[in-house]
Amino acid sequence: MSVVERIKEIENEMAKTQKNKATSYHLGQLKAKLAKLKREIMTPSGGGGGGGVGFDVAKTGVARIGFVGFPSVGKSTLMSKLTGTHSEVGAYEFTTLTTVPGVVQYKGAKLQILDLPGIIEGAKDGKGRGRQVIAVARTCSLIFIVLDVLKPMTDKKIIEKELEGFGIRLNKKPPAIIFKKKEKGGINMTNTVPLTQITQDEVKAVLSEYRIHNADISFKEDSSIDDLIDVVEGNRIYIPCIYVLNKIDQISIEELDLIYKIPNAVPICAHHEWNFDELLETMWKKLALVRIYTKPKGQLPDYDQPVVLTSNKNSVEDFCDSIHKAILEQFKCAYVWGSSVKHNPQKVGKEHILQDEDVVQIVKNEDLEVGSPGKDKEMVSSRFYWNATIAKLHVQVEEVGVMERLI
Ligand SMILES: Nc1nc2c(ncn2[C@@H]2O[C@H](COP(=O)(O)OP(=O)(O)OP(=O)(O)O)[C@@H](O)[C@H]2O)c(=O)[nH]1
Ligand SMILES: [Mg+2]
Repeated sequence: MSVVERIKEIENEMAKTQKNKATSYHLGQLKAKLAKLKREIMTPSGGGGGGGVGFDVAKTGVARIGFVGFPSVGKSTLMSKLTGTHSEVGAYEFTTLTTVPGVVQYKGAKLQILDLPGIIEGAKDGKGRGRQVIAVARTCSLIFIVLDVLKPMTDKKIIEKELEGFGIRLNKKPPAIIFKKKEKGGINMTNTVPLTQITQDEVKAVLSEYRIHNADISFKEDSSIDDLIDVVEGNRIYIPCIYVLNKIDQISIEELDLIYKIPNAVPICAHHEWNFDELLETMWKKLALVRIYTKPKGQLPDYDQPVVLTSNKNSVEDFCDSIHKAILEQFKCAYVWGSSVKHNPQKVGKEHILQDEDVVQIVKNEDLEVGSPGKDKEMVSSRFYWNATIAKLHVQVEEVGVMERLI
């Protein structure tokens, strides 16, 4: 029996088994068996065409966004309009046959966009080029699931299932479960909140299926058995996702109102570039990037070319590293202006965590550090001063009603 058939068999058995106290051990075992079989599919031993070989392209930019969807939903049209990079568009299915990379520049950050071939149901099990496509999706910082609003919305579920079957968790945080294998001492289970979805029996069943007999497990939230399996399997990837609902030029306002209710969704029309502003803004929020403006000593901060960091690598050390490796060797301290500090400027060490739009001035070992950078302080504040002045002028202009004449 093939792995796919065995998976089907277990899924059928689970569907037939009612969840209650007497069956919870058995269900736990089945879930763990299922997860193990799915892992076999994800990492085929030899051949199998997995692993994204020949599909992946070199990483560029600070983040990578991959377009996943069924054929002909408009992925390549969106790619071409967003980035200006040509990717073949066709009225027939499977126009795109390999990864096409492009770049979009937004708020000073260079973002890599990957147009991927269309996938079909069963992709994760090796149908079509799906497995390679999903393997590339695993390397992305953000996934756009592109859907055609004229097609049934059940397509959304099918694609989610394909990605989940490949260990990708969408718009989800890693489970708050601390799991440590031990040499001896049996299974030690503790929880800081009441567990309403999981019983001790199920936990034991899952662990025994993995042949784990000694471990400390601490639940910090009301976890499910699937969360526990994700932690034990350990190869899950947590990626934010936006559902891009394309071709809204083909539907009515009433239908548009309805699809607007879908969480994490942005309706667009790639063809006419409708609602790209909202798409880009939502993309930016999901990426949670951190822009840092550098301020050389005695000069104005460079507001045009921020150093862009990701929100899990945003210390002063990461900032230095991303400019040049040698900076850290001479690093003495840094002055920071912005929301990550209490005083402006504040002297910080390299472990300080920066926030979006902070201004940073590095003090090197050989620099003479005399008091706080008084002149520099004025320079940074001058930006706030000019911003306020410009805002005031705008108000005045608007008041006399000449705004329209001016623009
Ligand atoms: N009405 C309408 N048609 C669109 C829109 N965007 C794309 N299309 C059309 O949809 C068809 C498929 O577009 P593609 O961009 O090639 O779709 P794809 O998702 O890249 O397809 P594959 O590469 O085959 O996976 C083309 O005929 C496009 O002209 C849109 O916003 N509205
Ligand atoms: Mg395409």
